[in-house]
Amino acid sequence: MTERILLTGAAGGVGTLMRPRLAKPGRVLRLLDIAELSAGDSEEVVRASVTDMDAMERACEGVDAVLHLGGHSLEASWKDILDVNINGTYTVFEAARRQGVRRVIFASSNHAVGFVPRSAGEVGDYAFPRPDTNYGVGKVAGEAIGSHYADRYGMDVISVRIGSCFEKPRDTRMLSTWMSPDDGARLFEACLSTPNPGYRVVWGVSDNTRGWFSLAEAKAIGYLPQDDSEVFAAELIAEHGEPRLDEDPHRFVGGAWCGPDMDTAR
Ligand code: 15L
Repeated sequence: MTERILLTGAAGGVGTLMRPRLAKPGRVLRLLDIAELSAGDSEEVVRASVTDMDAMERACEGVDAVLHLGGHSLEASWKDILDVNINGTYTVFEAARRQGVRRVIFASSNHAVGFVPRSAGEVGDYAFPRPDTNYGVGKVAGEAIGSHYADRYGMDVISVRIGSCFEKPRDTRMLSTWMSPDDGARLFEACLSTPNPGYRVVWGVSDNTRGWFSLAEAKAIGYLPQDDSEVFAAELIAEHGEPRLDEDPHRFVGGAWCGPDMDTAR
């Protein structure tokens, strides 16, 4: 039987990295984005916004699971976060429920807990929200929507608090927050296949030597990370210097996102 996975935000950064890695025999990826995409083998394309309930319901038809990556991936105005990231995430969950989709994986972010001080030690899987931006608030709201749909409607929902998912870490902070694309795919596969998870929050990071985040809950659902940012450490430290955890931008989990440049109210 063919498995069909709906990927929202398929044209975005994480979507582009995951698309080839989540392809496998017996699986169709239904790629949804507002940007134009063309379908490859075992792919379907839907051009639509996550805020359009009718389109989302059609996109969820016949789908086994949704991987919700869509929305703004950087800080944006409150209006845009409210519309696309918060209302859009509600729309994705509600459309999935109406179409009988049993599992939704939500791409949350470290910015949901960005104001956790680095001095606090390892950041737990269920660390209480301390968002650093409108974007972070939107991720907290998305986690809450997922928790609500899991408890009320019995859906399986996993919120993945992604660190930094890029081909390579781009600065010394990412030595701690990096999730390699291959580990990202391993984690999303675990999220898709673990039996009856109910509602979970897991960290989306590689097994980094300088890691800050618990991997306990991710490992509990079957994630076996294989990458470590340490292979990039010498090069990045030579370029940017050793990170000082008592100085900006390293004092908080969210890094520079906690600084004044990200204050959209000013
Ligand atoms: C995120 O949530 C962003 O989407 C991404 O662009 C990175 O900035 C990442 O967090 C990060 O904290 O490195």
